Amino acid sequence: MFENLSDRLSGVFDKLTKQGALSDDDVKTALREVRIALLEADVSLPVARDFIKAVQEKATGQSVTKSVTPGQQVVKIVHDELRHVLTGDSDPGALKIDNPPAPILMVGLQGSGKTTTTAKLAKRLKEKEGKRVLMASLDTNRPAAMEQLAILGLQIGVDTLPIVKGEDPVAIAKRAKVQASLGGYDVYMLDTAGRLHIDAELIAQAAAVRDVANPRETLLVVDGLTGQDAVNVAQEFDDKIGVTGVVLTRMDGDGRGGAALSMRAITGKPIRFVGLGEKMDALETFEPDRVAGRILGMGDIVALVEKAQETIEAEQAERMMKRFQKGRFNMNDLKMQLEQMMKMGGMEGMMGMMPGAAKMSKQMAASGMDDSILK
Ligand SMILES: Nc1nc2c(ncn2[C@@H]2O[C@H](COP(=O)(O)OP(=O)(O)OP(=O)(O)O)[C@@H](O)[C@H]2O)c(=O)[nH]1
Ligand SMILES: [Mg+2]
Repeated sequence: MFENLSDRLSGVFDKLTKQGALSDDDVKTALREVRIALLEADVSLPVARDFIKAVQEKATGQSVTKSVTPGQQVVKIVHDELRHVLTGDSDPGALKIDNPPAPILMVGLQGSGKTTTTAKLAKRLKEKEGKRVLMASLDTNRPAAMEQLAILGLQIGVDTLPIVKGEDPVAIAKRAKVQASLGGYDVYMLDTAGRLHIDAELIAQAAAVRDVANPRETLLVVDGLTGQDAVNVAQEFDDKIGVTGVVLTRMDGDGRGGAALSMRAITGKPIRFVGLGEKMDALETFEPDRVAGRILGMGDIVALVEKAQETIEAEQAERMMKRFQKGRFNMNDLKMQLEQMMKMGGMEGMMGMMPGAAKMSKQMAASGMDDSILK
Protein backbone atom coordinates (compact mmCIF):
# COMPACT_ATOMS: atom_id res chain seq x y z
CA MET A 1 0.00 0.00 0.00
CA PHE A 2 2.98 2.32 0.21
CA GLU A 3 5.11 0.79 -2.54
CA ASN A 4 6.08 4.00 -4.31
CA LEU A 5 6.99 5.90 -1.18
CA SER A 6 8.76 2.88 0.14
CA ASP A 7 10.84 2.50 -3.04
CA ARG A 8 11.78 6.14 -3.02
CA LEU A 9 12.86 6.11 0.59
CA SER A 10 14.86 2.95 0.32
CA GLY A 11 16.74 4.53 -2.59
CA VAL A 12 17.65 7.49 -0.40
CA PHE A 13 18.70 5.38 2.55
CA ASP A 14 20.60 2.80 0.57
CA LYS A 15 22.98 5.57 -0.40
CA LEU A 16 23.17 6.84 3.16
CA THR A 17 23.79 3.55 4.91
CA LYS A 18 26.56 2.59 2.52
CA GLN A 19 28.68 5.47 3.74
CA GLY A 20 30.75 5.34 6.88
CA ALA A 21 30.94 8.87 8.22
CA LEU A 22 28.20 11.34 7.35
CA SER A 23 28.61 15.07 6.99
CA ASP A 24 25.82 17.51 7.78
CA ASP A 25 25.49 18.01 4.05
CA ASP A 26 24.93 14.31 3.43
CA VAL A 27 22.10 14.33 5.94
CA LYS A 28 20.63 17.50 4.51
CA THR A 29 20.65 16.14 0.98
CA ALA A 30 19.05 12.91 2.11
CA LEU A 31 16.35 14.73 4.03
CA ARG A 32 15.61 16.93 1.08
CA GLU A 33 15.01 13.78 -0.94
CA VAL A 34 12.82 12.37 1.83
CA ARG A 35 10.79 15.55 1.78
CA ILE A 36 10.24 15.29 -1.96
CA ALA A 37 9.27 11.64 -1.60
CA LEU A 38 6.69 12.53 1.06
CA LEU A 39 5.19 15.28 -1.05
CA GLU A 40 5.03 13.00 -4.07
CA ALA A 41 3.15 10.51 -1.92
CA ASP A 42 0.63 13.29 -1.34
CA VAL A 43 1.53 13.91 2.27
CA SER A 44 0.36 17.40 3.12
CA LEU A 45 2.96 20.14 3.07
CA PRO A 46 2.92 21.17 6.75
CA VAL A 47 3.15 17.53 7.82
CA ALA A 48 6.11 16.89 5.52
CA ARG A 49 7.81 20.06 6.71
CA ASP A 50 7.41 19.29 10.40
CA PHE A 51 8.54 15.76 9.76
CA ILE A 52 11.82 16.83 8.19
CA LYS A 53 12.41 19.42 10.88
CA ALA A 54 11.97 16.87 13.65
CA VAL A 55 14.29 14.38 11.98
CA GLN A 56 16.90 17.04 11.36
CA GLU A 57 16.89 18.11 14.99
CA LYS A 58 17.21 14.59 16.28
CA ALA A 59 19.87 13.63 13.77
CA THR A 60 22.11 16.52 14.70
CA GLY A 61 21.52 16.31 18.43
CA GLN A 62 22.09 12.64 18.90
CA SER A 63 25.40 11.00 19.60
CA VAL A 64 26.00 8.03 17.40
CA THR A 65 25.79 4.66 19.07
CA LYS A 66 28.89 2.68 18.45
CA SER A 67 28.60 -0.34 16.24
CA VAL A 68 26.00 1.13 13.91
CA THR A 69 26.80 3.52 11.10
CA PRO A 70 25.50 7.10 11.19
CA GLY A 71 23.37 6.26 8.17
CA GLN A 72 21.72 3.41 10.01
CA GLN A 73 21.08 5.72 12.90
CA VAL A 74 19.37 8.23 10.60
CA VAL A 75 17.15 5.43 9.28
CA LYS A 76 16.13 4.67 12.85
CA ILE A 77 15.33 8.32 13.55
CA VAL A 78 13.21 8.54 10.40
CA HIS A 79 11.43 5.35 11.40
CA ASP A 80 10.63 6.66 14.86
CA GLU A 81 9.38 9.91 13.41
CA LEU A 82 7.16 8.07 10.93
CA ARG A 83 5.71 6.11 13.79
CA HIS A 84 5.17 9.30 15.74
CA VAL A 85 3.34 10.99 12.85
CA LEU A 86 1.11 7.92 12.52
CA THR A 87 0.43 7.54 16.23
CA GLY A 88 0.02 11.15 17.28
CA ASP A 89 0.51 12.11 20.88
CA SER A 90 -1.52 9.36 22.43
CA ASP A 91 -2.54 5.80 21.75
CA PRO A 92 -6.28 5.71 21.04
CA GLY A 93 -6.63 2.35 22.78
CA ALA A 94 -9.21 -0.24 21.78
CA LEU A 95 -12.53 0.52 20.12
CA LYS A 96 -15.03 1.56 22.78
CA ILE A 97 -17.55 -1.22 22.52
CA ASP A 98 -17.96 -2.26 26.12
CA ASN A 99 -21.33 -1.61 27.79
CA PRO A 100 -23.60 -3.60 25.50
CA PRO A 101 -25.30 -2.84 23.27
CA ALA A 102 -22.64 -0.41 22.01
CA PRO A 103 -23.64 1.64 18.97
CA ILE A 104 -21.14 2.25 16.19
CA LEU A 105 -22.11 4.90 13.66
CA MET A 106 -20.62 4.63 10.18
CA VAL A 107 -20.45 7.82 8.12
CA GLY A 108 -18.78 8.97 4.93
CA LEU A 109 -19.20 10.19 1.38
CA GLN A 110 -20.98 8.24 -1.33
CA GLY A 111 -19.18 5.16 -2.46
CA SER A 112 -16.40 5.49 0.10
CA GLY A 113 -17.02 1.94 1.30
CA LYS A 114 -19.30 2.39 4.35
CA THR A 115 -21.55 -0.59 3.73
CA THR A 116 -18.68 -2.92 2.85
CA THR A 117 -16.68 -1.75 5.85
CA THR A 118 -19.68 -2.13 8.17
CA ALA A 119 -19.93 -5.78 7.20
CA LYS A 120 -16.16 -6.35 7.32
CA LEU A 121 -15.96 -4.86 10.78
CA ALA A 122 -19.01 -6.81 11.99
CA LYS A 123 -17.39 -10.00 10.79
CA ARG A 124 -14.19 -9.11 12.54
CA LEU A 125 -15.91 -8.27 15.84
CA LYS A 126 -17.83 -11.51 15.66
CA GLU A 127 -14.92 -13.77 14.78
CA LYS A 128 -12.00 -12.13 16.55
CA GLU A 129 -13.74 -10.74 19.61
CA GLY A 130 -16.69 -13.06 19.91
CA LYS A 131 -19.20 -10.21 19.85
CA ARG A 132 -22.83 -10.55 18.90
CA VAL A 133 -23.38 -7.88 16.31
CA LEU A 134 -26.51 -6.40 14.74
CA MET A 135 -26.22 -4.33 11.58
CA ALA A 136 -28.81 -1.81 10.45
CA SER A 137 -28.93 0.14 7.20
CA LEU A 138 -30.14 3.69 7.57
CA ASP A 139 -29.71 4.31 3.87
CA THR A 140 -33.13 5.46 2.68
CA ASN A 141 -31.63 7.34 -0.27
CA ARG A 142 -30.37 4.66 -2.58
CA PRO A 143 -32.72 1.91 -3.71
CA ALA A 144 -31.46 -1.54 -2.71
CA ALA A 145 -28.97 -0.11 -0.23
CA MET A 146 -30.70 -1.93 2.62
CA GLU A 147 -30.79 -5.17 0.69
CA GLN A 148 -27.06 -4.80 0.01
CA LEU A 149 -26.35 -4.87 3.75
CA ALA A 150 -28.84 -7.70 4.33
CA ILE A 151 -27.08 -9.83 1.70
CA LEU A 152 -23.68 -9.15 3.23
CA GLY A 153 -25.14 -10.06 6.63
CA LEU A 154 -26.27 -13.44 5.33
CA GLN A 155 -22.91 -13.99 3.73
CA ILE A 156 -20.94 -13.38 6.93
CA GLY A 157 -23.51 -14.77 9.34
CA VAL A 158 -24.29 -11.49 11.09
CA ASP A 159 -27.88 -10.42 11.84
CA THR A 160 -29.37 -7.37 10.18
CA LEU A 161 -32.30 -5.33 11.37
CA PRO A 162 -35.44 -6.34 9.43
CA ILE A 163 -36.24 -3.85 6.69
CA VAL A 164 -39.37 -1.74 7.20
CA LYS A 165 -40.12 0.31 4.12
CA GLY A 166 -40.91 3.99 4.60
CA GLU A 167 -39.09 4.49 7.88
CA ASP A 168 -36.73 7.46 8.20
CA PRO A 169 -33.13 7.07 9.41
CA VAL A 170 -33.87 8.33 12.91
CA ALA A 171 -36.73 5.84 13.32
CA ILE A 172 -34.50 3.02 12.07
CA ALA A 173 -31.77 4.01 14.52
CA LYS A 174 -34.27 3.92 17.39
CA ARG A 175 -35.57 0.53 16.31
CA ALA A 176 -32.03 -0.81 16.03
CA LYS A 177 -31.33 0.29 19.59
CA VAL A 178 -34.45 -1.45 20.93
CA GLN A 179 -33.74 -4.60 18.94
CA ALA A 180 -30.11 -4.63 20.06
CA SER A 181 -31.11 -4.37 23.72
CA LEU A 182 -33.90 -6.93 23.53
CA GLY A 183 -31.87 -9.31 21.41
CA GLY A 184 -28.88 -9.26 23.73
CA TYR A 185 -26.43 -7.92 21.15
CA ASP A 186 -23.04 -6.57 22.21
CA VAL A 187 -22.72 -4.11 19.37
CA TYR A 188 -25.05 -2.56 16.83
CA MET A 189 -23.75 -0.85 13.73
CA LEU A 190 -25.56 1.91 11.90
CA ASP A 191 -24.69 2.19 8.22
CA THR A 192 -25.73 5.60 6.91
CA ALA A 193 -26.41 6.93 3.42
CA GLY A 194 -23.61 8.67 1.59
CA ARG A 195 -23.69 11.87 -0.39
CA LEU A 196 -21.44 13.18 -3.11
CA HIS A 197 -20.50 16.16 -1.01
CA ILE A 198 -20.87 17.18 2.56
CA ASP A 199 -24.10 19.16 2.34
CA ALA A 200 -26.48 20.58 4.89
CA GLU A 201 -28.96 17.73 4.47
CA LEU A 202 -26.33 15.07 5.06
CA ILE A 203 -25.05 16.80 8.15
CA ALA A 204 -28.55 17.34 9.55
CA GLN A 205 -29.41 13.68 9.02
CA ALA A 206 -26.19 12.35 10.50
CA ALA A 207 -26.50 14.69 13.46
CA ALA A 208 -30.10 13.60 14.12
CA VAL A 209 -29.06 9.94 14.05
CA ARG A 210 -26.08 10.69 16.26
CA ASP A 211 -28.34 12.37 18.80
CA VAL A 212 -30.70 9.42 19.15
CA ALA A 213 -28.05 6.70 18.99
CA ASN A 214 -25.33 8.29 21.12
CA PRO A 215 -22.66 6.25 19.34
CA ARG A 216 -19.68 4.99 21.32
CA GLU A 217 -17.68 5.17 18.11
CA THR A 218 -18.37 7.25 15.03
CA LEU A 219 -16.19 5.86 12.28
CA LEU A 220 -15.61 7.89 9.18
CA VAL A 221 -15.00 5.81 6.07
CA VAL A 222 -12.85 7.58 3.47
CA ASP A 223 -11.39 6.50 0.18
CA GLY A 224 -7.63 6.28 0.62
CA LEU A 225 -7.09 6.81 -3.10
CA THR A 226 -8.23 10.40 -2.79
CA GLY A 227 -5.06 11.41 -0.94
CA GLN A 228 -5.16 14.80 0.70
CA ASP A 229 -8.86 15.11 -0.12
CA ALA A 230 -9.49 12.24 2.27
CA VAL A 231 -7.88 14.29 5.00
CA ASN A 232 -9.96 17.36 4.15
CA VAL A 233 -13.14 15.30 4.17
CA ALA A 234 -12.19 13.90 7.57
CA GLN A 235 -11.56 17.35 8.94
CA GLU A 236 -14.92 18.56 7.73
CA PHE A 237 -16.85 15.57 9.03
CA ASP A 238 -15.18 15.93 12.38
CA ASP A 239 -15.99 19.61 12.61
CA LYS A 240 -19.62 19.09 11.72
CA ILE A 241 -20.54 15.71 13.18
CA GLY A 242 -17.62 14.65 15.33
CA VAL A 243 -15.82 11.42 14.53
CA THR A 244 -13.82 9.14 16.82
CA GLY A 245 -11.85 7.28 14.19
CA VAL A 246 -11.15 6.83 10.51
CA VAL A 247 -11.22 3.85 8.16
CA LEU A 248 -9.14 4.29 5.00
CA THR A 249 -10.47 2.11 2.20
CA ARG A 250 -8.98 1.07 -1.15
CA MET A 251 -5.51 0.93 0.29
CA ASP A 252 -5.05 -2.09 -1.97
CA GLY A 253 -5.08 0.29 -4.91
CA ASP A 254 -2.05 2.16 -6.20
CA GLY A 255 -2.78 5.21 -4.13
CA ARG A 256 0.17 7.15 -2.92
CA GLY A 257 -0.57 6.58 0.73
CA GLY A 258 -0.15 10.16 1.83
CA ALA A 259 -3.60 10.28 3.44
CA ALA A 260 -2.49 7.71 5.97
CA LEU A 261 0.50 9.84 6.91
CA SER A 262 -1.31 13.15 7.21
CA MET A 263 -4.54 11.97 8.83
CA ARG A 264 -3.54 11.88 12.46
CA ALA A 265 -1.38 15.00 12.35
CA ILE A 266 -4.03 17.14 10.69
CA THR A 267 -7.30 15.81 12.11
CA GLY A 268 -6.05 14.41 15.39
CA LYS A 269 -8.16 11.33 14.69
CA PRO A 270 -6.69 7.84 14.70
CA ILE A 271 -6.90 5.61 11.66
CA ARG A 272 -8.51 2.48 13.06
CA PHE A 273 -8.63 0.21 10.05
CA VAL A 274 -7.58 0.04 6.43
CA GLY A 275 -9.60 -1.62 3.71
CA LEU A 276 -7.50 -3.76 1.41
CA GLY A 277 -10.02 -5.14 -1.07
CA GLU A 278 -13.63 -6.00 -1.71
CA LYS A 279 -13.62 -9.31 0.15
CA MET A 280 -15.08 -9.54 3.64
CA ASP A 281 -11.68 -10.39 5.13
CA ALA A 282 -9.90 -7.48 3.53
CA LEU A 283 -9.81 -5.27 6.61
CA GLU A 284 -6.72 -4.78 8.73
CA THR A 285 -6.23 -2.90 11.95
CA PHE A 286 -3.95 0.05 11.50
CA GLU A 287 -0.79 -0.46 13.54
CA PRO A 288 1.46 2.61 13.30
CA ASP A 289 4.50 0.59 14.23
CA ARG A 290 4.02 -1.97 11.53
CA VAL A 291 3.01 0.62 8.96
CA ALA A 292 6.09 2.74 9.67
CA GLY A 293 8.18 -0.38 9.18
CA ARG A 294 6.42 -1.19 5.93
CA ILE A 295 6.84 2.31 4.55
CA LEU A 296 10.52 2.36 5.30
CA GLY A 297 11.12 -1.23 4.28
CA MET A 298 14.18 -1.21 6.50
CA GLY A 299 12.93 -3.09 9.50
CA ASP A 300 16.20 -4.96 9.64
CA ILE A 301 18.28 -1.87 10.17
CA VAL A 302 15.79 -0.41 12.64
CA ALA A 303 15.87 -3.58 14.71
CA LEU A 304 19.65 -3.66 14.53
CA VAL A 305 19.98 -0.10 15.82
CA GLU A 306 17.43 -0.73 18.55
CA LYS A 307 19.24 -3.77 19.76
CA ALA A 308 22.59 -2.05 19.60
CA GLN A 309 21.27 0.86 21.61
CA GLU A 310 19.77 -1.47 24.15
CA THR A 311 22.72 -3.70 24.70
CA ILE A 312 25.88 -1.84 23.98
CA GLU A 313 27.17 0.68 26.38
CA ALA A 314 28.96 3.39 24.53
CA GLU A 315 31.76 3.82 27.03
CA GLN A 316 32.50 0.17 27.12
CA ALA A 317 32.81 0.08 23.39
CA GLU A 318 35.09 3.07 23.47
CA ARG A 319 37.30 1.52 26.12
CA MET A 320 37.55 -1.58 24.06
CA MET A 321 38.50 0.44 21.03
CA LYS A 322 41.35 2.13 22.87
CA ARG A 323 42.66 -1.20 24.10
CA PHE A 324 42.49 -2.47 20.59
CA GLN A 325 44.47 0.46 19.27
CA LYS A 326 47.09 0.09 21.94
CA GLY A 327 47.40 -3.57 21.18
CA ARG A 328 46.11 -4.55 24.60
CA PHE A 329 43.00 -6.31 23.45
CA ASN A 330 43.09 -9.60 25.36
CA MET A 331 41.05 -12.74 25.73
CA ASN A 332 38.82 -11.15 28.36
CA ASP A 333 37.95 -8.36 25.97
CA LEU A 334 37.24 -10.80 23.22
CA LYS A 335 34.99 -12.70 25.62
CA MET A 336 33.07 -9.52 26.38
CA GLN A 337 32.64 -8.78 22.69
CA LEU A 338 31.34 -12.24 22.02
CA GLU A 339 28.94 -11.93 24.94
CA GLN A 340 27.58 -8.71 23.48
CA MET A 341 27.09 -10.54 20.25
CA MET A 342 25.22 -13.34 21.96
CA LYS A 343 23.00 -10.76 23.65
CA MET A 344 22.09 -9.43 20.24
CA GLY A 345 20.82 -12.81 19.19
CA GLY A 346 24.02 -14.64 18.38
CA MET A 347 25.49 -15.03 14.96
CA GLU A 348 22.22 -16.00 13.37
CA GLY A 349 20.37 -13.11 14.99
CA MET A 350 22.93 -10.58 13.79
CA MET A 351 23.11 -12.03 10.30
CA GLY A 352 19.32 -12.09 10.07
CA MET A 353 19.26 -8.36 10.63
CA MET A 354 21.72 -7.53 7.89
CA PRO A 355 20.11 -6.93 4.52
CA GLY A 356 21.10 -9.68 2.14
CA ALA A 357 22.81 -11.79 4.78
CA ALA A 358 19.84 -14.11 5.21
CA LYS A 359 21.01 -16.16 2.25
CA MET A 360 24.47 -16.50 3.73
CA SER A 361 23.15 -17.79 7.01
CA LYS A 362 22.04 -20.98 5.27
CA GLN A 363 25.54 -21.53 3.99
CA MET A 364 26.87 -20.87 7.46
CA ALA A 365 24.55 -23.41 8.94
CA ALA A 366 25.65 -25.90 6.30
CA SER A 367 29.29 -25.32 7.14
CA GLY A 368 28.66 -26.07 10.79
CA MET A 369 29.46 -22.51 11.82
CA ASP A 370 27.08 -21.67 14.66
CA ASP A 371 26.89 -20.14 18.10
CA SER A 372 28.39 -23.20 19.74
CA ILE A 373 31.71 -22.03 18.30
CA LEU A 374 31.30 -18.67 20.00
CA LYS A 375 30.33 -20.35 23.25
N1 LIG B 1 -10.63 -2.42 -3.80
C1 LIG B 1 -11.42 -2.08 -2.77
N2 LIG B 1 -12.73 -1.88 -2.99
C2 LIG B 1 -13.50 -1.54 -1.94
C3 LIG B 1 -12.95 -1.38 -0.63
N3 LIG B 1 -13.96 -1.03 0.19
C4 LIG B 1 -15.07 -0.97 -0.56
N4 LIG B 1 -14.81 -1.27 -1.85
C5 LIG B 1 -15.75 -1.30 -3.00
O1 LIG B 1 -16.25 -0.02 -3.21
C6 LIG B 1 -17.58 -0.07 -3.72
C7 LIG B 1 -18.50 0.81 -2.87
O2 LIG B 1 -18.58 0.28 -1.57
P1 LIG B 1 -19.83 0.49 -0.61
O3 LIG B 1 -19.49 -0.20 0.66
O4 LIG B 1 -21.10 0.14 -1.28
O5 LIG B 1 -19.75 2.07 -0.40
P2 LIG B 1 -20.75 2.99 0.42
O6 LIG B 1 -19.94 4.04 1.07
O7 LIG B 1 -21.61 2.17 1.28
O8 LIG B 1 -21.60 3.63 -0.77
P3 LIG B 1 -23.00 4.42 -0.65
O9 LIG B 1 -23.83 3.67 0.33
O10 LIG B 1 -23.57 4.40 -2.02
O11 LIG B 1 -22.65 5.79 -0.20
C8 LIG B 1 -17.97 -1.53 -3.65
O12 LIG B 1 -17.84 -2.07 -4.96
C9 LIG B 1 -16.94 -2.17 -2.73
O13 LIG B 1 -16.71 -3.50 -3.03
C10 LIG B 1 -11.53 -1.61 -0.45
O14 LIG B 1 -10.96 -1.48 0.66
N5 LIG B 1 -10.83 -1.95 -1.54
MG1 LIG C 1 -23.70 2.08 1.49
